[in-house]
Amino acid sequence: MKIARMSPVEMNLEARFDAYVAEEKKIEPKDWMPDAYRKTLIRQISQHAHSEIVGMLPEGNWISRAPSLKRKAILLAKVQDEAGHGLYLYSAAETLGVTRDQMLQDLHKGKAKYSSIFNYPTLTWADMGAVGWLVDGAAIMNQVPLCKCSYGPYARAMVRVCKEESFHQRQGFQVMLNLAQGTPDQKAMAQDALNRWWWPSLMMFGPSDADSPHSAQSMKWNIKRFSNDELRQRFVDMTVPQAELLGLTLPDPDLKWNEERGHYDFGAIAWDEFYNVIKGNGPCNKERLGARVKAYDDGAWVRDAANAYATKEAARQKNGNTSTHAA
Ligand code: BYC
Repeated sequence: MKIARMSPVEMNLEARFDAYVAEEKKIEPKDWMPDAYRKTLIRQISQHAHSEIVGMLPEGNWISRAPSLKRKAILLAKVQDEAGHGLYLYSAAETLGVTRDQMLQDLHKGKAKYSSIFNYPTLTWADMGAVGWLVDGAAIMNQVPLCKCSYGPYARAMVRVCKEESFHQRQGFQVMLNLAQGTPDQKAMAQDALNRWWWPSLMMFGPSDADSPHSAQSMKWNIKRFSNDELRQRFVDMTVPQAELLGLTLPDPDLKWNEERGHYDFGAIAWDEFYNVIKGNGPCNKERLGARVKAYDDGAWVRDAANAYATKEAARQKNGNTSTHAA
């Protein structure tokens, strides 16, 4: 048992930590924290960062094929925002004592996960609408509560991320609305994208509560503020009227309003598919990871040049020469 291995001083620190967190106070990088809290945050924040960076790939695929200059500019800005989110999150994780290189190695070796959703292909332009509307919509539902997470740097990063995700979600909805109000072929394209992205979007919230090994402890530590199932239900309740407004049909024959619960009931999620995807066997896992590893390898000369410059600068500073120009 963990308690048996802790010294009285550590037990006292842990009790004080728990009480501090229970009062909704923020933990900052230099504060004492239990090892398991640090480890959980490194796992979650780094996987979140990886999701943002890998998440650039399915949409990046459509930048050159967007149907107008305006749509191209919007998509470019959105994909750039995701890169920014990844950078804030890697920085937040670094405050916990892990290096960016370690995190990237874990991703490249398949040791660290990234969101299941990004292992599905984006087949048509309507997928840009469905991804923005549903994937960013699910991301907001999951991430707004993280603005109140107990770890200060993560909570603060989430505030800006959520503002940007909310713009992303609206642009996706607008793409869907234009297609749904367009020609019969365009409407069919929007419906096809919705059919393919609906279930994977519900899986983004993670396994059901009974099968979620980390939830109970993460909620006790105020890292997660709502359970996976609670957030998934909120997402369904929010999205059903939006689909009605679009005039599209959610691909679930069991979806219906439950007066007693005050929520929509929905059909069974294909958990086999979810676990298969997070084990690395989804439709695009190999392609996504391959693209990230290649980008890292191709960028080696940039890192080498930056490191060589930093070493030279440090030597110059040491020798009292503050000029930044090459000798
Ligand atoms: N995909 O005990 P659980 C975005 C893993 S949005 C892959 O419930 P936890 C974006 C989980 O990691 C997407 N793996 O875990 C949006 C754990 O495995 P490990 C990213 C998943 O951590 C638009 C195991 O299953 N968002 O980036 O308490 C455009 C057991 O699960 C998934 C975040 O990362 C999944 N869907 O809860 C661009 C939000 N679900 O680690 C980008 C922050 C579960 O033991 N993260 N697993 O090997 C969270 O809120 C939580 O980590 C989760 C999972 C709700 C995702």
